[in-house]
Amino acid sequence: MPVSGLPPYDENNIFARILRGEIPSKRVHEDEWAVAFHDIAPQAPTHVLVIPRGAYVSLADFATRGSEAEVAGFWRAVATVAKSLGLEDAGYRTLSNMGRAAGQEVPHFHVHLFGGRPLGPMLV
Ligand code: IU
Repeated sequence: MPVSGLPPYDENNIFARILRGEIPSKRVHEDEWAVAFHDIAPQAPTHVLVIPRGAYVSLADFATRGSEAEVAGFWRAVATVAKSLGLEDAGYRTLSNMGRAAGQEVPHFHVHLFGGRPLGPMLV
């Protein structure tokens, strides 16, 4: 069992299927490195998920195996999405659950992007 309690990458996980367009999503951004779409159960007025195009289970996996170009391109996309959604002036929050114990449910690395209201102090 991997350290994080996550299974090896599964090409049929829900986000892999969203990436391939097999399952519909409300996309707000796509580029060479990343795709972003609205979360189906939003926790804030704006709640978007940003995922890399590559097959990575988690942040730890992405940081270990992702190329410099992928990592840079992905994080630039996160900030680009936030700006394009008009979140930059008021501020926004990014979050990534890494592993089962942290609450990661979908085993394709993703960053949550929250905004659209005052977010208050971070609760963990
Ligand atoms: P987590 O960090 O793995 O716990 O977050 C998974 C998120 O994916 C969670 O906020 C779900 O609402 C969201 N989600 C989705 O947007 N579309 C889906 O088909 C499924 C989960 I399954």
